[in-house]
Amino acid sequence: MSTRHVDAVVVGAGFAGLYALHKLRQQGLDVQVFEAGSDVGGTWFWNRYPGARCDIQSVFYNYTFDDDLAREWVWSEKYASQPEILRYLQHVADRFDLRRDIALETRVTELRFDEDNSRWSVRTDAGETLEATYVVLGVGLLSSANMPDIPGRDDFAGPILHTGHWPHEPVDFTGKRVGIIGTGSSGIQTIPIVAEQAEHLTVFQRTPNFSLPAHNSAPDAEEVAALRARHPEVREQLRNSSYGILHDPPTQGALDVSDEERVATYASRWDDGTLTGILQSYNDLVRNQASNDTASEFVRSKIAEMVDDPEVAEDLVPRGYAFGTKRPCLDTGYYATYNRDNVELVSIRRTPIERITPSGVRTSAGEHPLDVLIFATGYDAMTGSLLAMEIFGRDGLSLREAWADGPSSMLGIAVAGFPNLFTITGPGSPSALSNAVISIEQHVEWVSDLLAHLRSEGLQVAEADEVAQKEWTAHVQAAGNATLYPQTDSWYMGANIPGKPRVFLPYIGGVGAYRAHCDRVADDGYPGFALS
Ligand code: N01
Repeated sequence: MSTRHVDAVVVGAGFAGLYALHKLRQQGLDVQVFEAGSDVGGTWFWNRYPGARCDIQSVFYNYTFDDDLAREWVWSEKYASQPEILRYLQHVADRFDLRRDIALETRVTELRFDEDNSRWSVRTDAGETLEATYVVLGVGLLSSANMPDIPGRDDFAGPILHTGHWPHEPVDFTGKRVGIIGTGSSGIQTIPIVAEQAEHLTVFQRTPNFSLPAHNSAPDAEEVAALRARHPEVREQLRNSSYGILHDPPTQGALDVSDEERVATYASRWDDGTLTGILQSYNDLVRNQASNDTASEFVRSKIAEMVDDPEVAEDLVPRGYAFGTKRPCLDTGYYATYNRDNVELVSIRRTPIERITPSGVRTSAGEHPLDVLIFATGYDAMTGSLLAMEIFGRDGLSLREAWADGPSSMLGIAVAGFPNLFTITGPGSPSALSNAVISIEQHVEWVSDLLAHLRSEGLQVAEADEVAQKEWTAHVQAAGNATLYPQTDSWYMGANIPGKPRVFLPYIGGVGAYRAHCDRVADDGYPGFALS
């Protein structure tokens, strides 16, 4: 039987994969999408844990490419919940008739470049092998779940859940003793909801996080209408901003203003309830420790105010790393949850987990009996989902080998030795330090333009150049090293995964500046890429 050939295979049907399919189809390409889930949605398909919602204002957390789509869709909350975001992505799939080219419940297991015909051989867990000229990887930054290998994990008698792979049927915690490990964004969103249901909730916290109040509410209808009315202009502003959201860029350093003015600014941003508001108050908060201390101290004092028991408050207050360098969280009632009688905080720095037993979790201070255990332990970020596939480029080189010392890429889009393979929001692009939807659109459009260019020139192959890739990767690291981020153990640094190389994974140059750079590369005929 002959092998089916398509122009492009797209892996993943979340924000990235759906738009890649739409865009490449518009060019007349024959596209096949593979998606492991049983529906479209990507991250928003899998992350069904209670309380899951976006923490970028919804009005900016949607596609901008289609004016009608942007004007018609109205979010019901300032920060939309997971079911609503999933409905949006399902709506996009239907509206643009995307589903007919998406194979659901099909995982790509291997990609192998055939140098003889310059095509990718794509193997799936459904047993299919097909050939593609181009491969676009929209597998998500935060989709390969981190399930720490805590001794005794398999002995636990009750259900073990991971926030990133939450069951589809509702989970009822009524009357249950629940334990949760992890206090990142997922844990901080889950904890207040589970606390309301469970008989008892034990939170096992390794590192306290900086979390800010979301002040979630119905969106301001007038503001939304005004933004939608001038959509094309808003789109340009988002695309040329620092983070892919609208804000006034800071012009002063934190120490350039009086203490009173600074605290008033932080307080007003705290009241606004946005993820980046405080961090964007001054232009040196992620670069200058003394400046950062002012913001860190402000947030610490707010946390302490919200928690009744001073000892619990002290355990919840983050210390020893700069605000912002571990991704901050946005919450609804997180700290007040610790004032409930049925909630207990266990600092596993002070009393480490020794093992999971059939009936609970044993720390150095004793046993915590549990019926259900939730892992909110995050992801092998940015590289995990790419390396979960076996990817072999020229000369049989595997991506895992190529990235043994950390990922290197040209613009976070392409990797030398892996021709015609494109990583949407890959390591080395703004990705995790931006509104991912805006970054996804930029990557998809840039790749689509590159393929159009190849075709118009009668060419078939685009490949990152080794030297240009080294320069870009060094630039990404230098930009990161000019900030406080590398001093903190975070998933930005790969530090949450034992044995993962410690490098700064995203590019911190800003969405707008990065876009301008990519546009220049395209305008100049793609220096840094070999086109053949
Ligand atoms: O994961 P995390 P997450 N033993 O890595 C702890 C996005 N997101 O799923 O900090 C004990 O942040 C770990 O402790 P430590 C967002 O970008 C967005 O919460 O490593 N504990 C930490 O407390 C976010 O940043 C939304 O010391 C262990 C927690 O588990 C990213 O996804 C919602 C452990 C993991 O926190 C990841 O968030 C949710 C171990 N062996 C997620 N291993 C929105 O709101 C890890 N931990 C849009």
